[in-house]
Amino acid sequence: MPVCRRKVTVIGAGNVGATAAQRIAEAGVADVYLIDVVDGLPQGKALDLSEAAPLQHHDQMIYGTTDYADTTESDVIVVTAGMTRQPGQTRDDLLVKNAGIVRDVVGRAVHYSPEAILIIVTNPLDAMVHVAIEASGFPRERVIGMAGVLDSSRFRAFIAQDLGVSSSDVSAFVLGGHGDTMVPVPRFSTVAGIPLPELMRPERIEELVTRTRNGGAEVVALLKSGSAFYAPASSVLHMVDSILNDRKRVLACAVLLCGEYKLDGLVVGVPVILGAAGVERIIEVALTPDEQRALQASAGSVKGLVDTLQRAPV
Ligand code: TXD
Repeated sequence: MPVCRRKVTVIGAGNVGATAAQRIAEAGVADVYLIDVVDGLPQGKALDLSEAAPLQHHDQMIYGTTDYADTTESDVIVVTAGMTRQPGQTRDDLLVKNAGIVRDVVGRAVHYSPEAILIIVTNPLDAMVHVAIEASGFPRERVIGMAGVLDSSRFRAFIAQDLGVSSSDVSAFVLGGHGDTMVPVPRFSTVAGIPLPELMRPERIEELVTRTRNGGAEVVALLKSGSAFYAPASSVLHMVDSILNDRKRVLACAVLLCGEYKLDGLVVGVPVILGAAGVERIIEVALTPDEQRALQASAGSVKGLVDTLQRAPV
């Protein structure tokens, strides 16, 4: 039987991109093409990663390139390309700058891989998914933002550490935009099936929710320069693996909502079934009025960014 090697392109060979490439190859999920605007960077990192393959016991190929033609017929394209905020730059400056980068790289990549599934990582995440949908012309099922998997993993890690239990037994349910406005739903978060409120005081849950919301900033404050990349790269691997192996995992992902959760035309994090076709179903659950309000507020902040982009010169 002919063997068909799966191909993942990772755009942006920085911290998240290179670590995601490493995770994907070492998990034996796919061959990886690492691409960046800086010549030598993707080639050097790919070479270094390939030289580790014999020791890591995998036979995936890892290539580095600056030429999109090399990425032809990728199954999945992960977009991590972007800038981090520079001194004197506002969030809106960064928004417009990264929107330009995401529009450009997505346009180039989908030209060579019109059937691919896009996973967007670049911040501000939810707004960048809007940009990628527009730039690719892909249906919403094939343009998916990575944020909820990371936010849920952070929440799970904090719950597990606090209770002294294995993080494998903890599952967490997180909705909404990435960062400050995310909406963790503790009543749907469980430890081996036991709802979290049965095991933890409400005040303690609230403290862990706040820590999760500030999870990215906590890492940035410690690192001084740069932001988190190990957990973000693992989150990318989980999404890629669920898609390429058609695992149909239920993961929190940023997707364009068309009426679900009473939201229309906005990208927001919700639980979805992720399989070979991308987002195969959005799982909708009934929210309490408070939860719905928090989700609405989160969606409102995404709308603010999208409106800013529409006003910005292209
Ligand atoms: O949960 C999440 N979604 C996030 C998002 C978690 C962690 C990081 N998050 C965001 O991902 C972060 O705010 C950034 O917007 C991206 C990438 O973060 P990373 O830490 O990997 O940034 P780096 O190390 O600066 O890498 C960015 C790379 C760098 O090598 C640039 O040369 C490259 O992007 N870059 C480009 N590559 C290709 N094409 C273009 N135009 C380009 N511009 C920059």
